[in-house]
Amino acid sequence: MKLNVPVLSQRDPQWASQRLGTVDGTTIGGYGCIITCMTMLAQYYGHNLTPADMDNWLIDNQGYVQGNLYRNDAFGREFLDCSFDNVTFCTSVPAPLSQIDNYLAQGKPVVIMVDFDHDPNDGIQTHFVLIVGKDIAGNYFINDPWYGDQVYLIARYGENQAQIINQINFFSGPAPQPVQDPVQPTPEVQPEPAPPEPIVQPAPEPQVTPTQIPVTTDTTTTNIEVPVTTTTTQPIETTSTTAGESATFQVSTENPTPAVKTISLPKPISKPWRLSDLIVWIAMNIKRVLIG
Ligand SMILES: [Ca+2]
Repeated sequence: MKLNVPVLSQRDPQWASQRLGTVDGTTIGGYGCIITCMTMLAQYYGHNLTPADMDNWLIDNQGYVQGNLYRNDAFGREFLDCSFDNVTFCTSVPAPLSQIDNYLAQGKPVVIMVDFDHDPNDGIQTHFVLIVGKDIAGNYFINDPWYGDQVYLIARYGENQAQIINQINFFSGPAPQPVQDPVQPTPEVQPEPAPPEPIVQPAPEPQVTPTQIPVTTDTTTTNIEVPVTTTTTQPIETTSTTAGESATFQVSTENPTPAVKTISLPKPISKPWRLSDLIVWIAMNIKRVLIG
């Protein structure tokens, strides 16, 4: 999330050489970091002015203390739709980042003070920058009036944000809704192309083996229901329970009486017959003798 706050440089030649406040030897370019932050904030809230304009107004309206130190309450007096809310000093305690986040969520940039050389061993070289947003990892974006650019706070002033923020100045105004940074817009998420529809292979048709349907006509049949005038040789397989051999009976229906004209039996009979088989054999031979 990044608020759409204009970036200004205190060292812009349009105003850099203007004396800051009423103190000779100081200029906007050299010491005007906070009024440049306040000008960026005023522009964000819809007021059209430059740091030079703000400096002039502050001079004329008791906006400075000691000649060139910005009075926070001047902001609400200069811009009637804006206000100074409060200041938090956190040089020796962790900065309340949640308060900063709360303001950013309301679309309100926050002025902070850092150590310009971010070296704690030589004291604090007071420098003001404007927090204008925060990434999803919690890293703040700042507009830095000294460089006139927009960078990560930790990229320039140290790694621990709660530690490097020494003071927070909270202001309010008719905040626009938070918008994405137009310079580095979040890439639009291209919808993933829909995966191709799986090619559904049609289920193979089961191989239907055509049923071998016997052709049945009046003249061709496998049973004995045939016209009696047709001569049919119908092999009849019967199994000898003893020998496991078969006998083929040549049955002719040409002359149904007698039904059996010829009988051929397997020969030679190499295996002993059972009594029942012998009886059958004898009976059939007697029948053949009688008929034949
Ligand atoms: Ca320092």
